[in-house]
Amino acid sequence: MTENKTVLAWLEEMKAMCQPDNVVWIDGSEEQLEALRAEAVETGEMIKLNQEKLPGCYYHRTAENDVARVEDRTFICTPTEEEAGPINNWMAPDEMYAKLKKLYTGSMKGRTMYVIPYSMGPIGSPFSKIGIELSDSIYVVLNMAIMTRIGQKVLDQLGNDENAEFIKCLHAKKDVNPDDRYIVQFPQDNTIWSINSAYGGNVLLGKKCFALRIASYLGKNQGWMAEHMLILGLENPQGEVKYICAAFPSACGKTNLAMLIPPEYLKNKGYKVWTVGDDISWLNIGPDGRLYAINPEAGFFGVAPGTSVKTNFNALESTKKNTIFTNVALNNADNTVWWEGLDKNPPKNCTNWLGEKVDGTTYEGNLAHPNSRFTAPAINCPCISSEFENPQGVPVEAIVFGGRRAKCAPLVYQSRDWQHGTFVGATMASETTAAAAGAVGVVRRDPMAMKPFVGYNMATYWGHWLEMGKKLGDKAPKIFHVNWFRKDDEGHFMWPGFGDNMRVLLWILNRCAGKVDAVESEIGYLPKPEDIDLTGLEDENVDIKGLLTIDKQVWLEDVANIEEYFAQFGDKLPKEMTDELAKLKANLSK
Ligand code: OXD
Ligand code: MN
Repeated sequence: MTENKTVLAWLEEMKAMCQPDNVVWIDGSEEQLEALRAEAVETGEMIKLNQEKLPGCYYHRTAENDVARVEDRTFICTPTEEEAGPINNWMAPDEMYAKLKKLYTGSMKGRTMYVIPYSMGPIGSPFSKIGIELSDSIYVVLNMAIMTRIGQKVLDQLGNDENAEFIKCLHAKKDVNPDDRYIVQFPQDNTIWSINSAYGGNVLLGKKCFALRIASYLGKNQGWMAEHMLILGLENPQGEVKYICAAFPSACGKTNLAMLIPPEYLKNKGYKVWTVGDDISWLNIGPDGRLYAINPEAGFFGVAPGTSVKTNFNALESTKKNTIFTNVALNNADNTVWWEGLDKNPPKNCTNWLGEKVDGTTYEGNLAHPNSRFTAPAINCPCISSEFENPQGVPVEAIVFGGRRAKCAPLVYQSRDWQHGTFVGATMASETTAAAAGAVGVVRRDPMAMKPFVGYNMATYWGHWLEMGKKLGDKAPKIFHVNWFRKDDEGHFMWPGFGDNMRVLLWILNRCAGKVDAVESEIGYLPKPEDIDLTGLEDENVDIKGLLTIDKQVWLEDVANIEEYFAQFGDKLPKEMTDELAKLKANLSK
């Protein structure tokens, strides 16, 4: 399918190491994919779901020990440890290659190696990048076919230039042994090696491994940014659409925000939200000097539990056809799927995510794994943006950072400028919830929501943000911070969240357009309470003033925590970050 000598030489080398019985090139044709689906059903790797209710949908279960990304087994193998930085796992590249080569040797004996050429971003976009994943899993092929653009057209785009850039990705399921599971990025070699897992984030190498870890490294060297951000377009009653990128740590409602449904009052006025992306943004400076975002992905790899008609109608609709479900529960009565939070009717005749037949109405444990997923084509989404395939991307008006903070952050504030905004992103944090393992309410710092995804030293990455700000100058998007999770003294959430978050987005866009004033505070610009439109809110008693207050004592405690956090980066920490921290501390101590 290609005569590119670099591709072919690499393939030969990987074949010689993994020793598959067969090699199959994925051409991207529906015919070939359909044959693979049939094969996966025949071997039991996938189950075909009710084709009347869920046309084109399949079900897959992973091993019990292989249900999530494994951050402790994820490595950034830059030539020096300092380049990977203090919050990434690191091993010298030679040492890691040697260790992994032993594991890969003969790992595909008796199996087929699939060669999956894929593009992150629309094929032919100046901002897109190409990868080739070698994998011994049909599940990976079929998921990659949803999550990325695959096949012959990608190889045609790559062409025969031996120096053309592509990311070399190798995945072997091997025996799914967690003790020998490795997810390894070699940024200087454009290489990703993943072994002993068959779970999404560890094996769909275009996603976190390439589109964030490797891409963030490429972005630093090439003058662009790869960010863990959704992209949404907000259309006003005049039909103008403005775009916002937003980064949140997990369990903060990112997918819900990306597919937000405006509250009735705003819907009736003519406001709409369009989804460009739900997870990753690639940001480049366009010909007019503004920042443009593309979504490098073609599908959603969303968490199923908690997704319902009420919480995220658009995500649910996206899963109604051509979707692969992983580790949810099966309703054996009609061969459909179920998960906690879908509705209040767990199936009586149920197979849980472990493959056990149970009575779902009385079963005590989780029927679906809490991290069970749907892999759905983005084009299924009822609110997918008309710009989704735009090779130039969409111009970004605002960047929004967010976290789950019970007491610290106000509902929304604006940074003073790009440098301060970079600091706001760098000091992002979230408090752990009862849903996650470990203590509840512990502050976890997750800069730009990139903690598990930055492909080099986090402090150098902040330096790259500052550089980008200098290049963008006064064309830079404005940077904001939101907190949907503020609690009152009784521990109740103070803000309704979900669709009503649109009210905050409107204030953000009004600020970008210079339509509203703000109040200068110790931490940045706060809205005047009357500038957040609360008309038609179900709860008329929302304490908007309370949501916008700053408790200096709580903030000073956070400053102490940030000082400690920053200390680990030593002299790699950009001086601008230290200056911003000092300014914040001084403002709060006045
Ligand atoms: C994801 C994540 O799966 O951020 O998107 O963990
Ligand atoms: Mn994510």
